[in-house]
Amino acid sequence: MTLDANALKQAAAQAAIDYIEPWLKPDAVIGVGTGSTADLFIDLLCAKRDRFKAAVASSERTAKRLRDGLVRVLELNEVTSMPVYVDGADEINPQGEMIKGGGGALTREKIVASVSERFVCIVDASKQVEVLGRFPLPIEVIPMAQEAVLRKCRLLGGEPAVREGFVTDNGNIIVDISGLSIHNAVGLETEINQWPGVVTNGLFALEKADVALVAGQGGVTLVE
Ligand code: ABF
Repeated sequence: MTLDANALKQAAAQAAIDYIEPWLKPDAVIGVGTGSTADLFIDLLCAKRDRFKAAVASSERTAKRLRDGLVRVLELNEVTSMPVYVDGADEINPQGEMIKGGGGALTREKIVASVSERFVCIVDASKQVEVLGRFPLPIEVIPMAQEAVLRKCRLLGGEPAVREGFVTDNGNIIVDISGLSIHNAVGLETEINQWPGVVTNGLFALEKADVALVAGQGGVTLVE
């Protein structure tokens, strides 16, 4: 039997619940990402709400889903540490470097991930790539910098497009850069983050995944 995309996401979500079991303790705060794979993880996490103290959400959408599942949601500023942050990705390479932000929540995802001790990435095998860049790289941009940032994207050799009708949870726009072949993810993440008006970009390479749980037809593989 061939598993469809949703079944693979479900398998990755279940593997994440099993993986974080040692950290489900009464004082633990769990970091929770955004996206369809993260949604499946949230539903499983909500069933374990009596096992941990609270969660920090990487988006308004995730916060609502957690609250609907009766999980206490804390602001990041109320939290000093989190043992794990669980989130999906749009692409991941063998080094654990990722492109994220297809859902537009990249800045909050990066902030919450930076406070957690361990990034657990949950993906189906279609997200695995040798070289990042087939998925357009999202960057969150303060609106007045839009045209300046588009010009810089073109100088990189990319084809930028403003995401139509989309405003981030922080009130900014998203520019998606197509046509990149990213061989130095740390370098590109660092460079784009220096551009005035860029809030952050969707490369997670300076702080990459510590563990990836990759769901394929043969089961879930743990990549460290
Ligand atoms: C988040 O959700 C994002 O960073 C990424 O864009 C997206 C992946 O979504 P899905 O799990 O729906 O493929 O993790």
